[in-house]
Amino acid sequence: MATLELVTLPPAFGLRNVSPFCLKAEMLLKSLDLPFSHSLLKDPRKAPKGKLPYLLTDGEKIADSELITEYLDEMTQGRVYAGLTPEQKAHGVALTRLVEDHLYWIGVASRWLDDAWWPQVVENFFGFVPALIRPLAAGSARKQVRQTYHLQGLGRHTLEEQRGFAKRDLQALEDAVPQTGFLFGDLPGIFDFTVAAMMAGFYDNQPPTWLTELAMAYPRLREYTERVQEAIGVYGRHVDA
Ligand SMILES: N[C@@H](CCC(=O)N[C@@H](CS)C(=O)NCC(=O)O)C(=O)O
Repeated sequence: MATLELVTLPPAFGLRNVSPFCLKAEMLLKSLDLPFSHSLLKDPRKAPKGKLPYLLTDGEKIADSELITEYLDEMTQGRVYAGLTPEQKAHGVALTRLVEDHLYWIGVASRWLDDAWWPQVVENFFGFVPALIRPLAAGSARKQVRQTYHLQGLGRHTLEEQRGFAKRDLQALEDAVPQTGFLFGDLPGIFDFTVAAMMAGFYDNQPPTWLTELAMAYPRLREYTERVQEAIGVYGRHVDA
């Protein structure tokens, strides 16, 4: 069997696995019971596509959590999506796009673009940069985040409007997740990992962001996020063994 090494960001903001995409991939590997090693990369620019996670497998680097998912599905002869109807898969893909291509960006803004929270980003993400050039490196990355958020479209809205978009996303998730069990069965699957990995970071990042505070108002989503992490034994935050 191919050896698997998952490369992720180091812990930050009180989170053991700070990236929702890295946490999702970790949950998936664990749920498939595949042996893998885990290594940390501080500087995502050194990743094949400049983002984390990537999976190193027999010399090949698979970059992007969704491409990792597809690779693992093929490697396990379809275990990732086993038992899902086309309708369930469609629902799962739609939720993934909501969480990873919309709500995620609001999460990024709540950390990077909030002046009160920004020092946490500098300390946690740029602590490895020599102190002399740290403000410059962090400031230029922040400028890029601001431009990306603007290009995405959300960055054109007032903070109050952004909070409104976040609330509608969170309400949709609150209404989509079940009160007991998981999205599509008795065991958690890839789409549960997608939602729970994203929400875990928002609930547990320290100190709380304005998005953490909004997310706390959705109890079913919070309980569901805990249930998925507990079922798989992989948490975004640090937990005692
Ligand atoms: N679509 C990618 C997204 C990965 C992603 O955005 N990773 C973030 C960490 S949460 C990253 O490495 N960002 C570094 C950067 O954009 O410079 C996936 O699913 O893996």
